[in-house]
Amino acid sequence: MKLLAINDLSCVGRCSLGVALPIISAAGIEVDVLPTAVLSSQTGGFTDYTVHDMTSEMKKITAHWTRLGLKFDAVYSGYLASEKQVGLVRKILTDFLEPDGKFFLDPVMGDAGVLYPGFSETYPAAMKELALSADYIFPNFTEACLLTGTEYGKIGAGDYDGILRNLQEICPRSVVTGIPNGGMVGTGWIENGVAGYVFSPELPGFFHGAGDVFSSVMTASLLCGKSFSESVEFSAEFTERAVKRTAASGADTRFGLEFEKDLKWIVKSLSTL
Ligand code: PXL
Repeated sequence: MKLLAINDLSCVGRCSLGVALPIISAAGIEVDVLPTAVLSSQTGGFTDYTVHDMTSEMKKITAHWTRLGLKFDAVYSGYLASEKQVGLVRKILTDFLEPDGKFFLDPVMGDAGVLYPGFSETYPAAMKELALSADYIFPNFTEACLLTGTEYGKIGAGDYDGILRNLQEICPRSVVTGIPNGGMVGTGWIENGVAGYVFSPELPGFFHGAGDVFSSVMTASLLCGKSFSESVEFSAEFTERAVKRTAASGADTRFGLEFEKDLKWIVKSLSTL
């Protein structure tokens, strides 16, 4: 099983490729990478980080892969540096994904009701177009609102099913993380019109990279043959455990989740080795 992870390389602040590589590899899956940008750190909570857009290099890298005749069983895409790269991912799916291969999309765009720095107002529409070709999408609550045209902050506890149903119009299997619900935080999923949720107590603070950990575990779990709902439950539990450990350690949460000690749990639960 060979997966292509298209995501940025944030040199510090465990997220993106820095999270996808160890987690998906621990499940026994070969992970090849296409970096969309190289940053000195992830962007949340930092101000003077550096960003190197990899668009022109991505074109050269994929041209080499064409000469090599490479194909992938799965593509998992996350943080893209620009709308232009959305078009590049589309072309990569056409050129490199096996006909029965799966496309997992984390439509990384924003959090806490706002777009991440550097993304224009037209970016969500481009991401929605890409989501239409995905087999699975893993937006956080902000991204789910952006994809469905829902006003963030105006949505109440009883309306979450509505968002999931609207997401299902875009992608048949959708999971929404970080659903706020009065002191609890939830993960909701929908498949074949059936919605489900898991909730856990919300911990104070903002846990950067938690969505990337969740999406990486989801991708690994689904590729290892676990069902959709089993995968959501496992990924939510894995992420919650890492969030709790990070909170308990008192670490600066801009540097991401302490997930490393749980990798053996992935090996035990998912790897077929
Ligand atoms: O965790 C999502 C993410 C990925 N990549 C970069 C980010 C963020 C969130 O802030 O800044 C570069």
